[in-house]
Amino acid sequence: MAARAPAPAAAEPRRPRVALVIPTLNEEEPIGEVIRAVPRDLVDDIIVADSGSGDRTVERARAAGARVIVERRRGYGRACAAGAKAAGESDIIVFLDGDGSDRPELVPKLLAPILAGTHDFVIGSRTRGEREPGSMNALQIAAGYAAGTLTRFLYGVAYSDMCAFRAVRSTSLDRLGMREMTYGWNLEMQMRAARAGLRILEIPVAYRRRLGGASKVSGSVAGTIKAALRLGLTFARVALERQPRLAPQARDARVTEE
Ligand SMILES: Nc1nc2c(ncn2[C@@H]2O[C@H](COP(=O)(O)OP(=O)(O)OP(=O)(O)O)[C@@H](O)[C@H]2O)c(=O)[nH]1
Ligand SMILES: [Mg+2]
Repeated sequence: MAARAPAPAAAEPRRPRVALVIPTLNEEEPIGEVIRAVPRDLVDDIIVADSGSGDRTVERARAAGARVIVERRRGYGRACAAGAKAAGESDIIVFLDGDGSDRPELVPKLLAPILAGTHDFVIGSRTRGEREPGSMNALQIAAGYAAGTLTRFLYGVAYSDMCAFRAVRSTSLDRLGMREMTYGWNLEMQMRAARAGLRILEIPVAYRRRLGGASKVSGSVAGTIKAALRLGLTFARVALERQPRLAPQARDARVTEE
């Protein structure tokens, strides 16, 4: 009798594809170092979403191994949205700033709960993490807690920060229907994630001063006022918008802390 052919080996489960999106506007000094610090064994695609920087940001980002997309219309949220779109079929999207304040070496820590299947949205908390002196001003810290108190009141989810460094399942992000094109993008995502009942985890992350270049937001009075106004408008718009009845799991949403 002919020997039976061995059964074909079961297909190895595919590792989820991870894209990292970095919004940039004139970050030629820090961008190379940021990209080189990204753990490439876990991140498949590094996307720099640039708003038409006038310096050598794009050139340096490419030289460091990133894919660059240029969306000339200004706007932090617009750049993040364009980056997420460019991530295509990726399963998980991580966002971090391009000024070197966030720590790319912590990407695995943010990814782990999503890869383990326990969470959909993992957000860094700088206020609960180790901060280099001068990396966050009192207003930023207070704004993070204030926003967290309001989202807790509205949706039962208490964040302690509006940290840009975050990871989200792509399918979850698609469901949120993000619209904000400005600095309100981060807050909008937090509010919508809480309202949608995503499984949310907040993890303390280390944060440092920007590695070079100029601040666009918190470093100037004008930038701070503009961002504060944007945050207020974003909060009001999202909180007041008509929404379908919440799914039962959304009403039970709680941020878990690590
Ligand atoms: N594509 C794009 N990126 C932007 C825009 N505005 C800011 N950024 C980027 O978004 C990130 C956060 O901006 P920052 O200037 O660092 O703001 P901040 O963290 O409040 O200020 P610092 O205290 O100086 O770090 C940086 O990577 C910027 O280059 C924009 O209009 N378009
Ligand atoms: Mg910054």
